[in-house]
Amino acid sequence: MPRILVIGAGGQIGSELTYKLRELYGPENVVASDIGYHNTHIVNSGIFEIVDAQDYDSIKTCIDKHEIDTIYLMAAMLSATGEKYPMKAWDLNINSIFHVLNLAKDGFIKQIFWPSSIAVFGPTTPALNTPQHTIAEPTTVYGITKQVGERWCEYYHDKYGVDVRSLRYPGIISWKTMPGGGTTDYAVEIYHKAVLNKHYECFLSENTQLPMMFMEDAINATVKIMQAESNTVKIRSSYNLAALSFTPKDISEAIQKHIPEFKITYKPDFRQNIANSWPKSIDDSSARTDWNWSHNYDLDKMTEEMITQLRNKYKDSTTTN
Ligand code: AKB
Repeated sequence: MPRILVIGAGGQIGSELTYKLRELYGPENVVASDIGYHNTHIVNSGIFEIVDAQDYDSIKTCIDKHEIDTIYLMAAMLSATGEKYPMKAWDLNINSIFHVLNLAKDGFIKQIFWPSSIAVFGPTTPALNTPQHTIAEPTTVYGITKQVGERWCEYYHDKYGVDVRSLRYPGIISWKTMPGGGTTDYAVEIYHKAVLNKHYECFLSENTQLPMMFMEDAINATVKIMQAESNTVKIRSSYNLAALSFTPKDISEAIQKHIPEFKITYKPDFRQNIANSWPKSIDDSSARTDWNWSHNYDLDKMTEEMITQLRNKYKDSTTTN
């Protein structure tokens, strides 16, 4: 059994990854950690520690205490917030990956998962079916940090044999924990507003196409790459990963099949420029070939699941409040 530490377990992907890892490896083998107690469900549902991803000693103390051998580093500042706080984004995103890579290099842990993003690509990248290996000139701070992180992951693997594995996540859509500070967040907010208010004002324009994925697929991909035989994980910077590709107009039409009165209006803000710099769709054939990745959810199946789950969630919260 691996002994796992999830850093940033209170976040959108970190929380669901923690639940899945506890299901797979037993709650006693998965330590959730974050910088604060904001996600009460994560704090109260298993072993939880306060860990500051920017502080080497804070991570080291936790891995010693719990005899950790595997780290999932999910703490990061995302694209929209990163544009507001460039130095904070740089410090968090880069210091944290260095600490974890150094812990592995020095033999304190055996395996690392670190998420990259479609944000490593930029306006000069071919936008349709973006290949695994292509021009990558990111124009956001977040994208720059992810690209730099990818280079260091590959370097630590090649020079020091560090077993680090990584995926370039597209926008991830889920109903349990809200995302924070990303450009693809609209595709989560829209479902909440559709169920609650039947109206959503979108901060991207109607034909902005972006790569996206349902959470269950993202978690499956993460578990699958971590469980793969080491020699099948041929790319040690980060793998392209794809499932869906849609515009705000497409998602609103999918929602209208369930909520016909739903209306969307558009008021693009600074996040439009970020979205314009990213690919519209991704070629993830390397991941599919190397370690047999495949996705399950299309836009309609995801929409049905999101609306069903959110209707239950809001019904439960109105009855209990
Ligand atoms: C963001 O929008 O910043 C993230 C991402 C695509 O990495 N969701």
